[in-house]
Amino acid sequence: MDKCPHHNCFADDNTTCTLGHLRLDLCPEWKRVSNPAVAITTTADAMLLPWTGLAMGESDLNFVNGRGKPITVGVVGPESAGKTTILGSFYLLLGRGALTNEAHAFSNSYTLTGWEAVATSMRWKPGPQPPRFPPHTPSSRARAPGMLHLAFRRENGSLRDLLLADAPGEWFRKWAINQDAPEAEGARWIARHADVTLLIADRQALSGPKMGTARNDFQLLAQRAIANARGRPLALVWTKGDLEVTPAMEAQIRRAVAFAPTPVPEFTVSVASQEGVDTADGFRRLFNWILSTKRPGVELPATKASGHDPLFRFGRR
Ligand SMILES: Nc1nc2c(ncn2[C@@H]2O[C@H](COP(=O)(O)OP(=O)(O)OP(=O)(O)O)[C@@H](O)[C@H]2O)c(=O)[nH]1
Ligand SMILES: [Mg+2]
Repeated sequence: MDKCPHHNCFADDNTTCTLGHLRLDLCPEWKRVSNPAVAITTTADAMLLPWTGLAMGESDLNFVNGRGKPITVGVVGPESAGKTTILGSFYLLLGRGALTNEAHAFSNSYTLTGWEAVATSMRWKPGPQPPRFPPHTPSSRARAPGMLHLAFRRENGSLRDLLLADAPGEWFRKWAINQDAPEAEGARWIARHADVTLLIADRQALSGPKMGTARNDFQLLAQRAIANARGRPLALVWTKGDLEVTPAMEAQIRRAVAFAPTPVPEFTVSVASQEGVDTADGFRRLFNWILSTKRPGVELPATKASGHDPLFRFGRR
């Protein structure tokens, strides 16, 4: 397939046109692929907004990074573990004003179309069709995961940006087996950039006919995720909380995260209604924890010695 000549555009990878054109054939940069002599002219279709509303790729992040480094949240887990369902549930609760309180009031999002793509099937709509789960996240040739953006205004008026990375489980399976696997580039990206990691334990897989394999896979992935988090906040998130898992299996999963250098909080979420349980509660608790996390700052101890290069004293962050 043709490669877009724009140095910052990966539209050939099925990601968004960096100039914001929904139709590639109307993008002046893309037109140069078929006719390199064509001069770049703006056409009537040119979009004035520098973003499309779709999930962001790595090179779109400048919009958000420009006003302060956002908190990047990586959702790490195997295929069909319920990762996208968590993100869709956050968005649906946000739409009802039921995700956060006044301490973090919703401010804006650059990726509303991307959020809609995740959550639209989960909505109750008039008609005979009940809500469905979001579609499987495809592992296309994209280099980095699709990032969904949300910004919240705190009581002191400052903004807090969040980027939630929705990646396919296949990437993590390959990454758990081989950290350097070429197909695991997206998983490595998340491991490198995530300020907060949600490590997913799928109760369906951990109670199903292949529970032994699911447990081994979890142990491997947990080891990899904890090593890469290097002390950054990480939570154990049980998905499909409506399903029973034996206490022995629960204990083994907890043991797999017990060696983390910082305490690992635990959350349980489920979209299936259960007697006496408010389904939204688990998602709210998890989201509040994400909002409460802080990025560790670099502390520069006072020193009298001069002439030391900080790079060698504090390393690269
Ligand atoms: N019982 C139950 N099933 C759930 C729940 N959440 C998700 N599921 C099931 O899990 C399936 C996968 O959910 P997804 O959110 O697409 O999983 P994913 O981790 O994003 O999967 P990939 O995109 O393939 O990596 C859904 O199609 C549902 O069948 C839940 O709360 N309870
Ligand atoms: Mg998914």
